[in-house]
This record gives sequence, C-alpha cells and structure tokens, in this order.
Amino acid sequence: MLGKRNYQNKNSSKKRSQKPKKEIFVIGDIEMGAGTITDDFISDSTLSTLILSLAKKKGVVDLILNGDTFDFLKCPFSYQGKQLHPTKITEQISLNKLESIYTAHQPVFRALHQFVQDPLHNLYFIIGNHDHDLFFPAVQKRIYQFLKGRHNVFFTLLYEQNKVHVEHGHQYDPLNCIDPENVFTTTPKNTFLNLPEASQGVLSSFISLKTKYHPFLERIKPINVLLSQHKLLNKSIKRRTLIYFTQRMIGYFLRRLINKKTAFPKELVREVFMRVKKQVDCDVKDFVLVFKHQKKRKLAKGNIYVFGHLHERYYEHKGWCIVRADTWRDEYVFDEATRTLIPKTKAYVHIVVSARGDPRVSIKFCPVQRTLLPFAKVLADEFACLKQAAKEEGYRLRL
Ligand SMILES: [Mn+2]
Repeated sequence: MLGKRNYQNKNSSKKRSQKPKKEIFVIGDIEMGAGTITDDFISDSTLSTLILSLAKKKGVVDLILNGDTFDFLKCPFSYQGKQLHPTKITEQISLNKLESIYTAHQPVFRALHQFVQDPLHNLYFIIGNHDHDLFFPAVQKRIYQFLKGRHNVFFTLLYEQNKVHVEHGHQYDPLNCIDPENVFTTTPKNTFLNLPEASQGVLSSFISLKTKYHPFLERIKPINVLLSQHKLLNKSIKRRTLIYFTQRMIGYFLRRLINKKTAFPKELVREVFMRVKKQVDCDVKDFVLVFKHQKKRKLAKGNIYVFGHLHERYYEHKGWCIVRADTWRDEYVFDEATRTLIPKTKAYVHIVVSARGDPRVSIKFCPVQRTLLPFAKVLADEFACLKQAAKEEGYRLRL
C-alpha cells in the first residue's frame, strides 16, 4: 500500500480543458445502523454535507455507495420493545431494521433524496456483505419511497461503465461471499436470506461480545495490534470461534443425516485451519490479491477498479488502477508507540470521465476535528468513549 501522498493517477496531471462527460463519486462502507450500541456510524453531518454538495452538481453524476452502506447485519430487529439479533432473516425483519436505520440517520436519507431529484443524477447501492437485505424487493421499494426517486436509483452487486469497475469486494472473500444465483432459501412458510458464513458466525456467536461487553473495541484497527494489547478479548474471540466452529460442524453432520446434499462448510474449515496455523487475525482478508489473480488477463490498461470491504486505504497504479478509500464508520488506528487511538479521516473516490481518453481517479478527504483517544481511557469506560466520539461528530446515540 502506498502512503498518503500521490493518490492521483498519471492522467490527472495533464490539464484537460474539455467538460467532463460524467463524474463518478464512490463512498464505501458507511455502515449505518439503528443509532444503538451496535451502530458505529456517527458521521451524518460530514456525509450529508458531502452528498448535498454532490446534489448541486450539474451534468451527469453517478453516486455509488459501495456496499455495506447499511449495517443490517448488526442492526437489531425491534420486537416488542426488545432488540433481537435473529439468525434467520426474512423480508419483514429486514424492513423492520430499515425503518430503524432511517429513523437514526435521517440527514443522510434527506441528502440522498436531494441528490436523486436531478434526473441527470444516478444513485447506485452496491450490495455488500452487511446489506444483502437489499436483495429483498420490499426493502428496495421502501428505499425508493424514502428517497422519492425510482428511475435513477439502482441496486446491484457490480457497477461497470466507462472503464470504471466498482464492487464491494466480499465476493473475493470466501467467508463473506454469497452465490448471486442463490440469494434466498424458500420454505413453504417463508423466504430467508442466505447469509455468508461469517455473517452466520457474527449473529450466532459474536454479537453479544459487542452488545454486552465491548461496544467500542471493534472500531480499533488493525485488529491484530488490538488483540496483542487486549489478551482477554483475544481469548474470548478464540473461545467463541471454537464454539461456533464446533456447533457448525455438528449442525452439518445432523443436517446431512436428513439431506445428503447438505454442503460441507469447506471454506470455514480451510479458513479456521489456516488462521490457527498462521496465527493470522480474524479480520477480513485482503482480497485484492485474489481479485488480481482471478482477473489477471482481464485487468485492462486505463481501467479503474474501486473496492471497499476491507477498511484500509489502498492505491495501486500499473496502467490500470485499483483504489480503496476506507470506511465511513467511526474507526481508529492503534498507535502502538503512544498507545493512542488516532481517528481515521473519511475519504471518497472521485472519477472524471471525459469524452476522450481514460477516466481519471483521485481520493478526496473530508477532514473532521477529532481528538486523539488514549487506549487507557477506552479500557476504563467504553461507553463514555462512544458518547465522546458521537458528540465530536455532532451525533446523538440512542444508548
Ligand atoms: Mn464488507
């Protein structure tokens, strides 16, 4: 990965006077939740200001929300005053979660509504592993209603136009990918979302770690540094992984007794063994290598490939360009030397498509005044730190 400087490809340095044919903006991994303890998105003010500035742009503008726009995965299902995290997701459950997300993040929805009022503007929701719920037709319909726009609002796994390729990236990550031809399981009584392996694990074994014990720690990156500094969390994650793995294997053998065609969770087994063997962390893996390996012959000169999913900025330019702008949820980089947490700066990808020549890409930043957070303070009171972060971003959590 390259440093912060030079996030522009070569073509951008050549002055071009012609008017752009189209501008493309990619914002990824916003992860809007219900404003509760599992919601790590607090930058409504910064994000809605950015979207409103795009709403004023003249000409063709494609705004691409590059997956995990909504954190349906960790968002609670409100039922009779309780906040639940069911593992079987129906359309009704996803709709219930969407209502909570809408209530908690109205400025963002209002800004998106403003953006789609211009018929030359297009809004793309790329589907990521935290928002597979967007496959449900009723969820898409409700979003059309919230935005009061339909003809220029799209839901897709992949955007490919003008030599620009945008996708979330989870399809190159074995524990988080899905079969796009097989999104739902339908029983005589209901239709359920087919969740990726990692999502099943989060809902069945890990969510209580966040809701009951450590609501803040998931915001700290890199996770292997955090785990080296927090032995108890490290132990707890390993124990939960082992329990989940055992349950999953027992479940597989029991289901196989009934249905011989039950698929063996080979990716889970492979991943667990690899992680135990190599002692690698339990975060998502860097899939860019997988992508490059799969598309080796297809990576075309002048093309731009934009990803999200892995919350780490990335820029690689070799005739073609691979870019990742990092997440919009509240995250920190653990500085080991000072044992301080440095709030990440929010960024997005800007691409200019002109009538002639290749598209030009750059990463743009949205700086926010935030204070550094001593790790000791987080250990002392995670709730106080959640509140302080939200206050600095002008957001009110519903804790
Ligand atoms: Mn993701």
